[in-house]
Amino acid sequence: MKKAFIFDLDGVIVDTAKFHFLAWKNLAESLDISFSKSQNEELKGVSRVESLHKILKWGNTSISDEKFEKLMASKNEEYLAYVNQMTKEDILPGVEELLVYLKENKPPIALGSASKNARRILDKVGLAAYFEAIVDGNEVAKAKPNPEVFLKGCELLGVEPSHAIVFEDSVAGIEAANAANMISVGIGDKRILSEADFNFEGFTELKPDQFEILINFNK
Ligand code: B16
Ligand code: MG
Repeated sequence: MKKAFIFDLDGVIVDTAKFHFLAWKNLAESLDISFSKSQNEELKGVSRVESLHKILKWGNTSISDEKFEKLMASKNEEYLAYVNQMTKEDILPGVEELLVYLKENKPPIALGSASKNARRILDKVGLAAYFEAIVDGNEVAKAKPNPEVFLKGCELLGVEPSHAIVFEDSVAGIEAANAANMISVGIGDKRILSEADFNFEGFTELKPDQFEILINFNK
């Protein structure tokens, strides 16, 4: 029975949420909208377009389509300035060790991220070569909690969805994995990711014996 692993990017492999926060905060302030860290939490796993819609809604503000496009572009430009400074140091603890272990044990690995910048980020931190398939925000029409991003990953790897083990830090991502009958693993706060089949604070907690439990788990 062939199993596969699908990793989300932001919050699972790297912490880019802090860069999204800085760039969204600047954008919100330019529109006189306040933007807090807890609001930033609500944007985790949410696409760029949807994030801007949410911020405008929180600020009770409406803007022209043209301005919307301009703001999205300038937000991304600022975000990429942070991304361009990323190095291996930005990989979250335990991630590369797990990728090395998986490569040695041969289950295929895919990326399933809402980000349109996913490939660039993987290149910056030197992890791209671990992934047999990369599905990101450029390839999907429907955002998480729709499972499209993970289903495409399964298709590319040639595995049944119920044989895919998905690592996710967002509620929308866990919902997406569960909706497709995949094995969902929440990385982060267990109280927030309570719908996941398994929960870990981070990858340093995931020891080889738990890993075997994940591989042998059937939904
Ligand atoms: P971009 P993930 C998501 O990444 C982020 O969590 C979310 O905050 C961001 O808005 C989204 O990517 C789109 O990112 O602006 O780079 O296309 O968690 O799905 O890896
Ligand atoms: Mg994420």
